[in-house]
Amino acid sequence: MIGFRISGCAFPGPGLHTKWQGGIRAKRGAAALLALISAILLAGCRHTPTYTGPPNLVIHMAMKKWAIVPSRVVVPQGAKVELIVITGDVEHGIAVPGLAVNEPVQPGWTTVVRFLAIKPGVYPMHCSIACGRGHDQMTGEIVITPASVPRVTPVHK
Ligand SMILES: [Cu+2]
Repeated sequence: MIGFRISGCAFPGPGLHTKWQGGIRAKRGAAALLALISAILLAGCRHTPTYTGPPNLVIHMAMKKWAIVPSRVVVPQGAKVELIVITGDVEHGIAVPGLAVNEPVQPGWTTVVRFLAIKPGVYPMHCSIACGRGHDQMTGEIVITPASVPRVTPVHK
């Protein structure tokens, strides 16, 4: 089976919530409690800086025992980046804490991570799902390079 997953917050957005129906009070109480807990969790949730429309930089990545390939991804500031991540063996997780990215990468599924490259810097990435003895070696980095500053030619009169 081939799947497709778009990254986002670890907690489901409004579109993914199951609607509670029926009239018994216990269910309403449970729904209210669930809504309250969700609101608290969402309030503390860091969102990946994302964008609308198509990406202008698509990067294919593979996770496998015990590497992330490529381990270094360089993108220019301002790029609308889409990482298309697959696994070559078992389940892994692609995590870039500095960009609030943490998504599972499951066999047979394609994980799509979208982020807007806002702030230049080096953002370490790692596997976030314990996958075996070499798990700790599964590291890398995403580098956002500063946008070039347009040169202004002085006008002499
Ligand atoms: Cu791992």
